[in-house]
Amino acid sequence: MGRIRKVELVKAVYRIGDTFPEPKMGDVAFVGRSNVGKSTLLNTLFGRNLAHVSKNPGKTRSINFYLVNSDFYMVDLPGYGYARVSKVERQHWARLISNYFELRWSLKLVFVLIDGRHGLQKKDHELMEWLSQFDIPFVIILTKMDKVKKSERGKAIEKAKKDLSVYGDYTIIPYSSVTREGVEEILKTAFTAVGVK
Ligand SMILES: Nc1nc2c(ncn2[C@@H]2O[C@H](COP(=O)(O)OP(=O)(O)O)[C@@H](O)[C@H]2O)c(=O)[nH]1
Ligand SMILES: [Mg+2]
Repeated sequence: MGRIRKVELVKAVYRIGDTFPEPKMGDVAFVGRSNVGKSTLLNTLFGRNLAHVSKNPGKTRSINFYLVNSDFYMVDLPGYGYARVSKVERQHWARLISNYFELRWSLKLVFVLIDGRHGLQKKDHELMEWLSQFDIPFVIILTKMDKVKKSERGKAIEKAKKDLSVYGDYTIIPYSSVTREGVEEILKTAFTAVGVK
């Protein structure tokens, strides 16, 4: 099983035209609404506090490339759909990410994070509708599952699957940074996607 032994932030891309780092074995990227728990997830996977966990969401405006074991990148895409963001900023977000999706041929897989407590919200539907246009494999991570009652778990997962079915048939990984459920499966999925044992 893949293990993260070493990780470093090698590049932050703020604008179209900035160069991406050399491809290595590939990228797996992470995207989701701000506050969904993306930074916490990355820090959990890394076993280090490298990704910024912010009190005021929407602070990460760059595409951050974390080089894992000198082999491949885990890529933190800027948070989507935070409040108090202008139309211009939203357009910048969409252009920056589509530019990355279209040009980064070494991108193997995108993890889409959805809050397991709330299921797919309007913003997640917008995101999925937009993402599903790109010819990229997606895996869904349902975050904060520690906040979902045991008795509601099955229903929450089924509901997400049903809501997602209009976009595609995706693998869903229930996850919690508190209980660490899902960590192994996410790592395995990531390492497999880039072809690292
Ligand atoms: N209960 C619980 N809270 C979480 C979990 N993951 C993140 N959080 C909390 O959710 C908030 C947003 O997390 P953050 O990682 O900054 O979200 P981001 O905006 O998507 O990067 C923080 O207060 C975290 O402590 C989780 O698995 N369970
Ligand atoms: Mg964050």
